[in-house]
Amino acid sequence: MSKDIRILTIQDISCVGQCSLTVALPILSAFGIETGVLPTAVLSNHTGGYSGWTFADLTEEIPKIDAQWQKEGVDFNAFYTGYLGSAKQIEYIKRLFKDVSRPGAELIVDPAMADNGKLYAGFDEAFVEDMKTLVAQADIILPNITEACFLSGVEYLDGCQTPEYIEKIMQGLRKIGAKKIVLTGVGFTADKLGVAVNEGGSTEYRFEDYVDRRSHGTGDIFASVFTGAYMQGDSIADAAQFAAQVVIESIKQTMGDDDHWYGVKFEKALKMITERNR
Ligand code: PXL
Repeated sequence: MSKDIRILTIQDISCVGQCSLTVALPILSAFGIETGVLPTAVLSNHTGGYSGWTFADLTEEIPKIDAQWQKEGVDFNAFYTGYLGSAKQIEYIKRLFKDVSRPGAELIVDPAMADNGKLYAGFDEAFVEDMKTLVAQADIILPNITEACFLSGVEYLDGCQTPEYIEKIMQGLRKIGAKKIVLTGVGFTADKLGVAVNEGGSTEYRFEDYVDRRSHGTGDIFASVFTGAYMQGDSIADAAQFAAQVVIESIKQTMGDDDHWYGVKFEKALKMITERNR
């Protein structure tokens, strides 16, 4: 077994639109981390703002790939999941995690299924119930506020939150079995936005200056940078803060370009990652 770490990321290929695998792979590569990919579906483009999309479901490829990797002795130090193609994939991913993990392998789950108070097109409450079972197995989860509300059963509130509200969400997530929680999109005042990190004890907050642009794909940039920094040895809170900083720089690089509504120019922020490599 190679001494170098190897990560597997499991999420869709949106052929254009700067999200999921087209974001995760370049970001993890910029960290210098070997990354395998398991595409959950192939879409012409993401589902957030385009008028339509093609969708090729790759669910039944997963057990075949799992069996083949076992035959070849392929294994991974960490599994980072994002947007899934079907609820059935959750069972396949749990099996894959058992089958091709290195000792001590970690499961990092971004329950990518909702934003701005709503589930993405194609997801329903039944999927949320299945996602809860993956959350319960994960070492770390990376929900945004909307996803955390769906998972915890806490009502979604638009705008600024309070520490009491965030604690209620944390407790609700803990009740369904979440262990280490990185909650994104947290803000108590209009001028700051950040993350809330709970590893079982008290919640730690890391805030950055608020940047006023709602942007698609930022959750995937956050989760990918978080995973890379965490696997390089950062604490969870430090990895989350660095990920937030890369997201902010990506948004800033995109501001003023109204034709670029579908995503953010994360490519221009990659040097933040390559420059910090040890
Ligand atoms: O960024 C999350 C995401 C990933 N993949 C697809 C999506 C979305 C969000 O809408 O549609 C296909």
